[in-house]
Amino acid sequence: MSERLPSNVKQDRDPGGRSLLRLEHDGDAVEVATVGAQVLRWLRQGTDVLWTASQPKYADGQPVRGGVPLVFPWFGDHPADAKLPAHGFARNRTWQLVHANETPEVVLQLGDDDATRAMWPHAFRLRLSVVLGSRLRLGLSIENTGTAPFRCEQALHTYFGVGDIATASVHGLEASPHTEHAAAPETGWDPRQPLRFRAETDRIFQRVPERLELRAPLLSRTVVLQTTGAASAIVWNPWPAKTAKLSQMAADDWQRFCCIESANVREAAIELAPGASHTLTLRLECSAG
Ligand code: TA6
Repeated sequence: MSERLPSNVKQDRDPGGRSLLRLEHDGDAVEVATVGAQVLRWLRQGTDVLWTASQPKYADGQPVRGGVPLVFPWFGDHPADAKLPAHGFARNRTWQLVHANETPEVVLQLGDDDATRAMWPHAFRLRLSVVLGSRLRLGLSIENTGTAPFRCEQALHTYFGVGDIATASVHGLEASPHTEHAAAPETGWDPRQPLRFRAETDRIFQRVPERLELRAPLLSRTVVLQTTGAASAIVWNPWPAKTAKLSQMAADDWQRFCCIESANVREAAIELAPGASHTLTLRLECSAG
């Protein structure tokens, strides 16, 4: 993008010296890295509502563990080739800034190239819109720019700070069918109750409502997640055993975050005909805290 940026959108660098965009509005700010179009932080009056691991690595070609890594075109390990990057390649590629305005909003774009087609033989255009107001609004659109239909998965893999995982809860998924993918999950929990964290949790929910709530009483914080175009949600906390195997994490990091991922995965994967597109939007609203 060649034109000048609005005064409330600034070019900056993250701790690893990578290019980032900082949007500012009424004392709030959001920072978006061009690697992966990854929202790194959402500062509400200086306090980050999102969460970043204790030993973050800000390196080209990989996501920081925290903020909102983007998942596309597959969720989790590649179904047929374990050598391909987990959660697809979108979060590892450098995106281009294609639009900015004084809302403030930025739009970043990623298209296919030889490297992506070698991993996934389709032509596509992704766009991520980030809009900062009293809320934070993300919009991830996928367009099939090729001549054949394709099927893909997507997620906004959002990390939320909760202060103490033992007191956090997720509300709104009580009626949604789910599958558990944790190696050592809690047994005997009541799916009709709000979700609490009592063991490793890696739960995929389908046919989810548009409104979910994360309550973090230790931070006196409630975050409302309002989505459109998201049929799935994944709720994740690795608990100590899996945390020990994860990059960028301190041993006790699991106590301070959970992921609530707004997604279309597995049976809710997106099928796009040539020329068709799909947009997933997530609006985050944070009460005091
Ligand atoms: O969304 C949950 C999950 O699939 C977990 O199983 C865990 O692998 C997590 O994503 C983080 O994945 P990453 O590749 O970012 O370490």
